[in-house]
Amino acid sequence: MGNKQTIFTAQQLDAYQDCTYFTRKEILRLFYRYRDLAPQLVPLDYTNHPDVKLPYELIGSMPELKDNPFRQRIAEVFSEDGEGNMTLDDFLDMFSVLSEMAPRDLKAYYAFKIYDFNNDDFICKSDLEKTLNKLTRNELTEDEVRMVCEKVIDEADLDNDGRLSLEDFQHMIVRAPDFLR
Ligand SMILES: [Ca+2]
Ligand SMILES: [Ca+2]
Repeated sequence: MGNKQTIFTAQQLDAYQDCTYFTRKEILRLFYRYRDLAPQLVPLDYTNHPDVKLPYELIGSMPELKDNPFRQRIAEVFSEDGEGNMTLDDFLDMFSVLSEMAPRDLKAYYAFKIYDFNNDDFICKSDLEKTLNKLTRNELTEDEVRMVCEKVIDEADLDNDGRLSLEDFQHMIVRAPDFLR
């Protein structure tokens, strides 16, 4: 096979493979994409676990994210600092969950976190209004948004507490898979 890479130890690569849906090759490819965002910040040797974080502005400008109205929330949810600045581990986690290989339940779990703007583990009416405005790129009027939110909560709120738990949400996306994209 030759061509031994020295960016990671074999153990590091094994761990990344275990924690993501990627092959070694894909992990290395993503490492280079991460590095290309800021070659001056990202060393070519990760065997000593360098303490490197790339600012959200660089992450959010990637082609996979730049047109996504949720890009900032996505980066916040996957970043350890909660502010969208990403370590390589955060970065690999994010692309793993966004990949086609990730199972629907895992995607649903992260979609829930992304739509839970105030991080209180529930999607309440205001979270849902923000979500809808972003999903529809502000094309709905306030009244339309309010109506759709009421309808969604009415149909998905299985325990009638007026907000969506993760469980409510998981039931809902079976019928409305658009919320996962
Ligand atoms: Ca919330
Ligand atoms: Ca509920």
